[in-house]
Amino acid sequence: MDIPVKPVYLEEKLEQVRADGHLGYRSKALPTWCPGCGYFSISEGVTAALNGLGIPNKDVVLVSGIGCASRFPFFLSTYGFHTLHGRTLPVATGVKTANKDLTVIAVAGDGDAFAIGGGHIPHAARRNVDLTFLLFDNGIYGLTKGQTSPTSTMGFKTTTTPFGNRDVALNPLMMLLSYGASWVGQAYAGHPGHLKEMIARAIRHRGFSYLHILSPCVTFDKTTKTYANLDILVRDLPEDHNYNDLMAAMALAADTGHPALGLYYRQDRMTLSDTMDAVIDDAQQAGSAAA
Ligand SMILES: Cc1ncc(C[n+]2csc(CCOP(=O)(O)OP(=O)(O)O)c2C)c(N)n1
Ligand code: SF4
Ligand SMILES: [Mg+2]
Repeated sequence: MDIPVKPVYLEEKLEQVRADGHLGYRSKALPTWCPGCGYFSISEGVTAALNGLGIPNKDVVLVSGIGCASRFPFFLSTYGFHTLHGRTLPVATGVKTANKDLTVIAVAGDGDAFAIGGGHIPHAARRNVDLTFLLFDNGIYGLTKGQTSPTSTMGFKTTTTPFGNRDVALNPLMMLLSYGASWVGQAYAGHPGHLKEMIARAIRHRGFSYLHILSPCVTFDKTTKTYANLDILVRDLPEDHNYNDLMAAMALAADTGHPALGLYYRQDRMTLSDTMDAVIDDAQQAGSAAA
């Protein structure tokens, strides 16, 4: 039996991509990431999510620290801030505090966020700064050519651990849940459709949203967090998971052997800007009462 085959022409495909509109969020700078890096999928997800949500380029600020992940602001035609190693969140908090109408997206690699920058995360989370924190987790320092990071798998042989990594990896999802983040989810660069959807949900959340993105470093990790391994390990969150249940979210986050993708936890509460407005009101009322 002849099976009809519909050829896909590059020109036709390009037309579809152009018509969609999300290329309007890309800058003229072509990404410098290695071919196959999971970060391409994240970049595609962010531009598609912004396009889908109809947020104008001028209202978006992308803040990053240092690392391959932190090159991201160069590749988008939004406002951007390439800051210091580990300082993504303090700067992003300042941007949002100065102008709460902006959509602020902070991005960081696992090393940038959880090694040198680890002290900033609990405070941005507990204060519920209304921004989206996208964590690009490849379990390695990519930019500096492959040293172990706080999320590296035990036993992983890298340039700094030639006999295998002996340190227990951090569990970022459990950390963020216990820090008081009001939206916590996980996605995977190898599932781009779901990733795009999760980025859009994270941006829509009013409050501190943390999206942990598993993303292979194809150049410096050939053995652990590869597409081949993650494709087998990842699973969907159970259908009956209640994202209002913090303890259920914690239990799922503890199962690192089979990373579950989806929304772990969500809570609606006052943001840092709401709190600051309330403090101003209190101070004004106290001032009027004293006058
Ligand atoms: C103060 C300081 N210390 C160390 C470095 C070196 N350095 C640059 S990027 C990086 C780690 C990047 O790893 P990660 O955040 O996981 O990003 P990736 O490159 O994997 O995307 C380090 C240690 C630096 N630039 N500044
Ligand atoms: S070194 Fe790794 S993380 Fe950096 S761009 Fe290349 S594949 Fe991506
Ligand atoms: Mg990394």
